[in-house]
Amino acid sequence: MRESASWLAPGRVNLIGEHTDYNDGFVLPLAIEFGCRATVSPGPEGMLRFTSAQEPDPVEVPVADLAPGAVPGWAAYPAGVLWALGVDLPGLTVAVDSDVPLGAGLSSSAALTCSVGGAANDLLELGLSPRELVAATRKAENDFVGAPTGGMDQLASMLGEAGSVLFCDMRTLDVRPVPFGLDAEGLALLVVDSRAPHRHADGEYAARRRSCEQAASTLGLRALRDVVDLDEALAKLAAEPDGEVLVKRARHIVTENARVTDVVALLDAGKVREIGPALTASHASMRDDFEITVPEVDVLVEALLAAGAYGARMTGGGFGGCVIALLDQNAVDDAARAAVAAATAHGFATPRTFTTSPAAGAHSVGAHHAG
Ligand code: GAF
Repeated sequence: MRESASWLAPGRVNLIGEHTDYNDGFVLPLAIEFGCRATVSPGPEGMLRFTSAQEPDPVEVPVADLAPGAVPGWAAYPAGVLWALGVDLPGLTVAVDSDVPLGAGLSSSAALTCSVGGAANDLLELGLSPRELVAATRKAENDFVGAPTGGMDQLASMLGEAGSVLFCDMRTLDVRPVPFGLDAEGLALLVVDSRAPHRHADGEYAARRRSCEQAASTLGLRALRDVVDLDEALAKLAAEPDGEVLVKRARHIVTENARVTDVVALLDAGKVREIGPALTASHASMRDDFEITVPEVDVLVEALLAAGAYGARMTGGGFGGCVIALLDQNAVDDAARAAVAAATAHGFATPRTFTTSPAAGAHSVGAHHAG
């Protein structure tokens, strides 16, 4: 066996297509420059040892005890991906170091699982393809950690490409890179981390998912992706006892899927600035229909639009997290200042701002061989 294998896997920003993934819909994420580096090496007999540069204490788990629910805290993610590989494991040491901001909705967890999955695949010489690794990292998050997420983040982290957003059909898992050349257009994608505390994010995420499934089942459909006539579907949902909520949730999903395909068509036509209104409409839909935004991010969106953004929206699962804005490069500094000033004026936490552009997906950053 090799002495060690190391992988780097990025976090992600989703350009548009929020909560559509678990509705078999469309998403358009990009891998970002922040990532997690994982090194996996042989460890003490029968023992899995996890260390993180961001955590004070190592976590040790006997291989024999590896099962859903057995590993608490952050180590559940790397432990889960080892479990999801589905092979007899030797003792292993897993060391991770991540600069993806935590709790910001930038998928630090996908960066963690994808880097560990890739490194373990190399060290153990399993020969799994990137898509098989996506499946393992998703299984880790869904079945081991117990988070009912929809798979976009792992796909983005594993398959991201520099210079492109990834148009993903979450039913077929077909992925097409769509060029998103910001520099050539004099454009920038500004990310503003609201630093708002996540409020009940896990429970609310699961509730949104349940409502969408209930709406699809009421309509006799496999998923909300299959709605053909929106008005007819909404009329049917409105007649249900909790019709008002079902109408809003379904309207967000169906219109959001349409916005993703509209944005892809504009990007394919080289009309990058023209995607702005769809981004802003996505935010309004998340705020008013899906009800996953918080005042901290709504204020940032308003401030960024007032500062000249072509479009702005929250990105990620919601209930806090980051806002993205498409801007002319020469407007970025003023817009970032305006966003910080607006948050401060409302007594909110001081946001952190940075620009990003599509970065490479997960990849090996080295293997060391014995002797
Ligand atoms: C989180 C989830 F992990 C994704 O699967 C996706 O549903 C996203 O929220 C919302 O679009 O990041």
